[in-house]
Amino acid sequence: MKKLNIALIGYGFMGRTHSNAFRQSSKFFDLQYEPVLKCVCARDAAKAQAFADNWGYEGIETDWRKLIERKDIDVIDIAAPNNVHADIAIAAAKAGKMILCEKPLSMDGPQGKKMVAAVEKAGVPNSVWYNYRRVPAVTLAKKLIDEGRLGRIFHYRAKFLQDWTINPELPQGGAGLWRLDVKVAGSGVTGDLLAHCIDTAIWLNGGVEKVNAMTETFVKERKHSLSGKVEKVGIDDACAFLARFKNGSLATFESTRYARGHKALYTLEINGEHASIAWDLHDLHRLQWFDHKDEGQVRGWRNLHISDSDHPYMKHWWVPGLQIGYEHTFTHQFADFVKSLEKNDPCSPSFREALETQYICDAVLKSGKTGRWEKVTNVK
Ligand code: SOE
Repeated sequence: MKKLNIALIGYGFMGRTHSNAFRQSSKFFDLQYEPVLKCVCARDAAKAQAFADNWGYEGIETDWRKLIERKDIDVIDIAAPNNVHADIAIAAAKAGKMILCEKPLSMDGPQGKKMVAAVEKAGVPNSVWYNYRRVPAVTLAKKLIDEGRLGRIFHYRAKFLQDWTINPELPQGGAGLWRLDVKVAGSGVTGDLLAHCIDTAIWLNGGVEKVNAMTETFVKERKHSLSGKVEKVGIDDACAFLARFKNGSLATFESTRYARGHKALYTLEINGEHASIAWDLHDLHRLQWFDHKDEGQVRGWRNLHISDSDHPYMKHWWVPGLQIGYEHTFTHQFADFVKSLEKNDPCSPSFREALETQYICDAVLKSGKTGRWEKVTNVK
């Protein structure tokens, strides 16, 4: 097997999901490249070393610029906060590295556009970790839609609900809480959670023409972990928007971190002329399926357990009937990335595809301010 030398930047929650994927991929998928965990990079050397020891990285760096200059690294994996994605990706592309980037691609559309230009100019393989596309039930939904089984699509409905920021004493900024700091995250639930819903939606149902949004920041001021001062909160705590897809279908999207009782409830439903599909992250191995072509007497919602060997990705795991979970979606994405290298194909979602999500987020945030329908910028 050829070696693929990987350097990870950032060691938080996403650093762990990615490292686990690097470790598992070649054990479960038949790949021509063996990932080598070369280096983890973070400013805090002691924490980086502890992470490297736990996951088996060969070494550490504390300066990502030095890391990018290294000749022994093939892939730069960006799992650091959103505000550094662009600088790292653009420098890595110039250095000829392959790039994996955690979602969202960028702070906003114009910044994402520069990242797309950089990777395309350098001709380096690139992909963004929108992992929910690779839940087998969601991948199967894509297949059923592409086979035309739903017919014309009328409605798309998605929600991503959490409740972890209700406490007004929770500070903003710093490790673990940078998602509340607009200067680091770019936005709140729109870029963090709705970006997932949007990525899945445009993959399943095509492009979005325009949006009309309502956003709210329920807690207006929070202490900043780094400055120690009470500062204005700049993120959207909740966002709901209407969308009109280019195929004429109507959509509703909702996300909040104030839905008491919900930890990570991502749900979607699609209603077509012949059939409907529903999926729920809390029951991620199930796909709800209603087919109007079924015989009337026994027609109804079918509850499919996506765990058989003819379901997407499943033959690589256990015996039929045994399910997999959240972490496997990252392993699937990395295995697909390696396979794309073998075939010299792009790995979806590429930076260019992820830019479309950024433009939709921009239009949503703009509409949240103007109260008007906003058109989505086309990715050229
Ligand atoms: C936020 O709590 C978060 O961890 C997101 O950043 C992830 O992208 C999402 O998959 C789960 O929730």
